[in-house]
This record gives sequence, C-alpha cells and structure tokens, in this order.
Amino acid sequence: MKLAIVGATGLVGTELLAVLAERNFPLTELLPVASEKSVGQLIEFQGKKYPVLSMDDAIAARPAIAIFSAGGSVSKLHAPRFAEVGTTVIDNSSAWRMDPDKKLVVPEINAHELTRDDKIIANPNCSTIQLVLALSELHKAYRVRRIVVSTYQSVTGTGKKAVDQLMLERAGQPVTDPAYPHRIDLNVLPHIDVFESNGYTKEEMKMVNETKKIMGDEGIRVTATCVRIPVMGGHSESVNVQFAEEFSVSDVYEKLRHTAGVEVVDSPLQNQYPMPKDSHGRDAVLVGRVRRDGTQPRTLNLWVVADNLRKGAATNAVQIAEYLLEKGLVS
Ligand code: 11C
Repeated sequence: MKLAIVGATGLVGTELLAVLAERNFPLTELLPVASEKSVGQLIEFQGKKYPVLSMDDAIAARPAIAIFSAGGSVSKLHAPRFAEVGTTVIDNSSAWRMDPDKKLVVPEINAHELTRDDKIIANPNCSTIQLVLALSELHKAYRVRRIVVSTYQSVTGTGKKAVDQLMLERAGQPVTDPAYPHRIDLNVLPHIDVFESNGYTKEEMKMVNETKKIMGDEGIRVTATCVRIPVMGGHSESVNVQFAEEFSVSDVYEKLRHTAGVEVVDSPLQNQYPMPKDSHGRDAVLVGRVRRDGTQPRTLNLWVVADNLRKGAATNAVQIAEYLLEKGLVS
C-alpha cells in the first residue's frame, strides 16, 4: 500500500505522520511530497528515511491513497492528476468540500456513503468536524434546527507562521513576517480567513455550509462567529443548539456518552470542563458545560473542544483512509 502525503513538512503533514505511526497504518511505502525547495530532504517515519518527492514523481508512483494538506490551490491543481492515475485523494483543504459531486466525510457520521468511485474525498474544516461530531447523536434523537456557534481557535489552525508569531511576541522579540494583521499574544481577533461580501468570514461560512452537507440536512440553520485566540492546544466552541424535539438533559448526557469519538468532561463543581490544553495530542472531541437554555424552547448550551490538528485534520483523514482499506474501496 503506497501512501502519498502532499504537504508532508507542514503542521498537519507532521501530525499526519505521527497519527499514521501511532495507529500502525499498513503502508508499504511512504511518498512524502512538499514544495520544490524541500525535494530530496529526508523525512523519518517509523525508523526509515524517505526522500521528499516532487508532485510529478509521486503521481508517477501511482499511490493507492494520497492525503493532501497543502492548501486549496495545490489541491485544485493536483488532486485530479492523482485521481486520473487511480489514486484516491483525501483532501484537507476547502477546494472540493462544497462540490456537489464530492463527499465531505466525518467517518463516524457518513463514511458509509463512500464508494470505489469517490476518487477525491473532502475532509471538513477542523471547527466543523468537532461541532458536527458533538451533535451527531443528538441530531438523530431530537433533530437539530438551529445552531449559534462562537469559536475560540488555536493559532495552529493557521500554521507554523502563526505559531512563530505568537512565540516571538510572547518572548518580546520582533516579528518580521507576521501571520496576522494584528498582534495575537494578549489579544483576540474576530477574524479567521478572508471576509466575504456578506460580512461573514470564509471560516464562518464553512461552518454554515459544511455542517448542513455532513449532517445531510439543508434545513439546519447555522450562524457562526469565528475568533482566533493566543492558544496552542485546540479549538474551543460555545454552541447553542435548538432542536425540533424536546429533550431531557440526562438523556443528552446519555447520548453524548454513546457518541463515537466524543468524551464528556463535565464536573464543573470539581472544575472539570473541556480545555484546549487537555485536548492537545488527543483524538477525542471533549464536550462539557451541558445546560438547558431556558430562554427559548428545546434549546441546549454546550462547550466543545478538540485538537484541531488531530480530529480536526490528521486523525479524521487517516480514519477515512482506514475505512477505504477496510472496505476494499481503493485500487
Ligand atoms: C483555522 N480552521 O483554524 C482553520 C484551518 O479550511 O481547512 C483550516 C482551514 C480549512 O484557521
């Protein structure tokens, strides 16, 4: 099983290699791909060194699966080239997510929709993955009608440049190439990705559109405010959700405890609630602060935290690859 990792030297690429090794993913050959300047550089994986390849050399090797994490324009250009030689692409960018012919997959929710014909499979945005996973069993039971979500997102979602900016600012050193238009240390930016003509950011609109597609329900209304905070370990979300059917809070806990991939952390009197420092390096989506919102019918408040580089990106992609192998859906 040949596996290509496109964007192997980035933050998500590095996490992908860690997750593949941890889960003992059954690959026989790793094909790391990165920008031209990294070609030839050696990448260590499970005690072996693999040279970084050019895109053309990786395509010529015809891997069974290629996981892309190199940005939308690279995916748009090169994912179809892999697909043409029979490779199944799992793409972490936003390039294909809303294409009606491409599946947008969180394995616990909708991997069963995948077939051998899906040659480009989209991995959702990290903030969307943790939201929909937390709500998936509640949706089955009570039908989600409206979500108001505010995010508190880690700088790791932007990439290495943003981590460097935060660390340099924290150390009181000059930042010559900042990732953000403002300082991030000791600050909060209500701005993730670019602003669209409707006043929302692209990140906010991803949460609106991707949620409906993954949950398979265009009737779900979502409104989002996405905020960058000076944190490393994961993304946090305040979620206010209204259902079509009535619920009891004890039944909500029961459903959350039986949601694959979710862990309930909710003992506020013992100061136990989900925090990014506790989600860091873990695959679970942590859910806590579960409360009825008494200001309107059938409404619940939740606090949802996950490591955006793990379940939000690398782990979700590797789970898709594992599903494809398990079901014999790749060439
Ligand atoms: C962030 N959610 O935290 C973004 C990163 O569409 O896959 C992932 C962007 C995407 O900045």
